[in-house]
Amino acid sequence: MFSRILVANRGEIAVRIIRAAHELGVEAVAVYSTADRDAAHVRMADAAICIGAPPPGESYLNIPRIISAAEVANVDAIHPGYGFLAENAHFAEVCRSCNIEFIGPSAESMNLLGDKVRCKQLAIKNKVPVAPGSKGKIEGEDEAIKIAREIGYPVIVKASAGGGGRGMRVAHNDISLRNGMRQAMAEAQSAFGDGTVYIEKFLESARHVEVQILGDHYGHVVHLFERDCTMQRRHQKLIEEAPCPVLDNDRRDALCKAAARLAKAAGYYSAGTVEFLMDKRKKFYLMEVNTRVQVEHPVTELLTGIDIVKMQIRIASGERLPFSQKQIKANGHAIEVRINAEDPANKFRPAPGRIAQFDPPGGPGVRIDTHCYSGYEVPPNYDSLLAKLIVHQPTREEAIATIHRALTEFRVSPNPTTIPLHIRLMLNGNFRRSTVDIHFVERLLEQHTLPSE
Ligand code: MV4
Repeated sequence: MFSRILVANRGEIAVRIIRAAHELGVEAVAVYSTADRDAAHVRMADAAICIGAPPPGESYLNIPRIISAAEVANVDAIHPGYGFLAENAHFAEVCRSCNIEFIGPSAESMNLLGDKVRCKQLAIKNKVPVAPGSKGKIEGEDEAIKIAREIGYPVIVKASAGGGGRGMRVAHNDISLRNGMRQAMAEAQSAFGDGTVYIEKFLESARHVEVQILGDHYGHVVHLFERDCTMQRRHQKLIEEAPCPVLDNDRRDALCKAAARLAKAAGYYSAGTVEFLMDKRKKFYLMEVNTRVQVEHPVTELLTGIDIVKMQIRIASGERLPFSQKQIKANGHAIEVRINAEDPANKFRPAPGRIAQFDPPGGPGVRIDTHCYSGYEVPPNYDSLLAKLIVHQPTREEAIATIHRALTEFRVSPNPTTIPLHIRLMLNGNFRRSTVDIHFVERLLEQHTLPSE
């Protein structure tokens, strides 16, 4: 096992990683920007190094400064968390060249899976279902139109280097497809330095279901079942739960096995997530692979009893997976809600500033992952996630009752947060019956009268 690791992140995930390290008897070194001097991850770490000014490019995204901190602190490994450098294959390569273990997959798997065209081709080769569409890269507008007429409108143009909803265009006819192609290619070129796009059939009403994967350095890959992340707004997940409430065991098994097959074919190790869309007929289609630990990983930790962050560290240090697929069991139902410092009454505008009172809930079945405390000043420079409230109960109905109870206990003031929205969603009939799709929250928030509630 490592003696010391560097945590190249901030906020709740930095706290989560420090806790995992400490449980493994590993020292954790924090890095921080000047905006995070008083942050919880700085106080909890065994040592902390200031790496620069608040803008991410001068601190948490700055590879030379993070590597310098790692050298000064003499760490064995770096955990990137999520966001920032977590899916940067170049950073993983720099770590390797400095003899610092990157706690994540290889740079090669990150490059392969991060390229959506190559990822989709690997999926097809391994019988992982994908949406009908172009075989690979689309060369121009005329080729796009030929394929769109074959598969039928609507279609979606996606940037090969995109992901998480960036660089996509939906087209319902030849004219909007020509425009969408031009826009998507230009946007992909300027945002990612790679203008490659592909097209596929646009699925109009779908759920977002993703499979948690773990792999070790010896070619063993397991899945930790799925999470349902259908409740989202503008590609920001709001609620995540496991198991997916609308899957039967046969479909679940097929989905999870397909995800594990893809990860194995990519030579994947560490934690990863294979994301799918599931249509009304419960057929699933690969969307993309996230080569990092995700915000919503605690849902799966409660479902399976497996500590995913400790597993990432153990795997990176060369340990084998300590369980086989058939030893992994799903128990009960877990739900997570993201508490953001945002104002739902004001288009979810970020609402940074000092939190005078921060009193999280507790009691049976409740977990809180947070870096916040009473008196903490939320800086304006980073994402607005304050806390994750995660519950675990024997059934979905009990989990909803517990998370609703916990949300009513949660006191954050004076900052506006997503707590009132979550209370409303937990009482919503469509959420309770799982009759929702990925556009449900946006449709609900547009409405002024709420017949379904
Ligand atoms: C799609 C789709 C419909 N059809 N692909 C959004 C994020 C990126 N991972 C891919 N995304 C989508 N791909 C096909 N063929 C709809 C979306 C999509 C979406 C997916 C999951 C959760 C929320 C979403 C919101 C809008 C669009």
